[in-house]
Amino acid sequence: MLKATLLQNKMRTLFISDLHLHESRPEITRAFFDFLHTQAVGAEKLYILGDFFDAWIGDDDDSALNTEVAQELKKLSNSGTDIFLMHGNRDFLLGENFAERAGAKMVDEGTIIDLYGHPTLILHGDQLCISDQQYIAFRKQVRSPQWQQQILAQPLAARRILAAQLREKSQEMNSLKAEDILDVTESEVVQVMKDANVKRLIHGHTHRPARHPLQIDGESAERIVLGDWHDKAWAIVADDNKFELISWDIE
Ligand SMILES: [Mn+2]
Repeated sequence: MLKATLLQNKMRTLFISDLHLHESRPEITRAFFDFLHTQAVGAEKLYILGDFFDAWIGDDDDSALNTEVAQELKKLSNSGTDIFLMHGNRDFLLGENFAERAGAKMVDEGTIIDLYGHPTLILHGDQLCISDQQYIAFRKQVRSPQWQQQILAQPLAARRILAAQLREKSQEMNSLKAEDILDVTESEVVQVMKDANVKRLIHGHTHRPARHPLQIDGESAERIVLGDWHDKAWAIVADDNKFELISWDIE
């Protein structure tokens, strides 16, 4: 059960990622709604850093899950929390239409936010895993507007079949286990942080939640990795004097 820790301060920002919401895992959806109702309500901002949905075949997919998730986010948005959605490698087809229904804004990968005075780079994280050239090529293809338009032009039923085929094609790509997901390439992390001129990076994707202190040009920096939601849920809670990576059990 979720502990009501440190969460009474209104000026706080939350980060989550890799919920992999799917009809087959209703307990995760319940845990997410519980999180919205207890932790997120009253927060200044909520960032969802990708792979929020396990799959996304277009904003016109009006499944019960998608509709309910949009409604719950919209309630939070209406209560005064700004919600930001970032693409992951599963839900890269999430679009403005869904965001609008959810009362959320899409936020680009690689955005630098001012987190209570700390410039913070936010990413999904797959772009840091550069040792798999095949994946990098796949990513380039599926992120191209032309490819996406071609896919979205197909009828919903055809896209459902395509999604199922994509999942079958690679068992590994379908796995949520950390050992089946590549970890980041450290040199790429340093390069990306240098390019952005930040000392703090938050990402998900690897399903390896941790805080990694590092040195960049002789200065202390930190990479914080959000966890995926399965037995446990993970979030970052930040305010003007705290920054914590927290987790709790999903029942
Ligand atoms: Mn991912």
